[in-house]
Amino acid sequence: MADTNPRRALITGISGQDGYYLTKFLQTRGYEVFGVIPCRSPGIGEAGDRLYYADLSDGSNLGQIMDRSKPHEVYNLGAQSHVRLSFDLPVYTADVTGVGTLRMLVAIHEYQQRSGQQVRFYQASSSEMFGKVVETPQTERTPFYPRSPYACAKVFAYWQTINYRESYDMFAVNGILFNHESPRRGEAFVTRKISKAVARIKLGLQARLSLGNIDALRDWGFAGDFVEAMWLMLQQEIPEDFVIATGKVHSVRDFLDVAFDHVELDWNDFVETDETLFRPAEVDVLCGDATKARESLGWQPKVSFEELARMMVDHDLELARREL
Ligand code: F7E
Repeated sequence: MADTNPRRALITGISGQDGYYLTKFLQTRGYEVFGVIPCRSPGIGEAGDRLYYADLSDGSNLGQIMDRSKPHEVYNLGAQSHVRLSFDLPVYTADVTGVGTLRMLVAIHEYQQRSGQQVRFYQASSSEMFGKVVETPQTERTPFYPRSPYACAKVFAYWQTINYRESYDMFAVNGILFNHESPRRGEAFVTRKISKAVARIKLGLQARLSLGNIDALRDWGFAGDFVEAMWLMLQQEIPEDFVIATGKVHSVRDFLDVAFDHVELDWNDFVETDETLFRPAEVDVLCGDATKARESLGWQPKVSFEELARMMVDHDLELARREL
């Protein structure tokens, strides 16, 4: 008999920014959401019924997690996702971000064979794969030129996903997401590092902000908008890959302008350059063309760059006030 409601989703990386927004999004649609958390997750003594400890660098219990959660959809958001850090931890990043995806694909494929159930797989691919871009804007057809161990690992994972789709007729897709931020963004990423510093500087809790390359240009969107696209990709009849982006480019300087303006300060008075924050190889500019997503998924971003920066600063002002 066909397995019907409720829909069940399994999310790796559920404790990260995208895991948070995707869980909320799926729950409002009636999904039962299961998650994979790394053993270093803070504050979780024993994982609950729907949370499982696992590490993408160790596939030994992924099959068991599939058997227990019996998901209709798997969202692979888990990764070592910090680009600068991937230069210091290249092999670890390749293992977790690259081979970890393959471990998930193997576990899903074996589960499908064991249970006879179909599983739809979403792979969190990244605009970093375009790296030293060969054309602008970047589309689903733009060749990759990865510029970091992280980006190389994501290219590996991208092709494994396509190979499982083509070899085993699996519904497996890549969402090639450009930078997406929110108040839940990790503090080591540049937007959140800035919004947190702006709030703390405004309240007298911090004096300076050290940054690397502030001329870098990115296509920044809101994570809450982007997770909807992940879900839409898994609701299509045919599995296909999509670029998800705003199509608008801003520099780190632009983010500094909007964030510091919001609290009526001039960033030039507070920002200093730290050479150690530069990357051995930089991705200078990324700009995505999400026409295919707009036309096929009916997806488009809602939150603007300026709204995003102000939302993040407002959130961090709230947090900083608690430090007073
Ligand atoms: O850097 C420059 C830095 O670390 C953005 C990840 O989610 O998006 C993210 O990767 C830019 C870079 O993000 C600092 O050099 C200057 O040019 O916020 P980020 P990212 O490297 O673009 C993609 C799509 C992913 O897939 C990744 O997982 O900002 N920058 N000064 C700085 N960056 C950081 N982190 N810290 C600085 O102090």
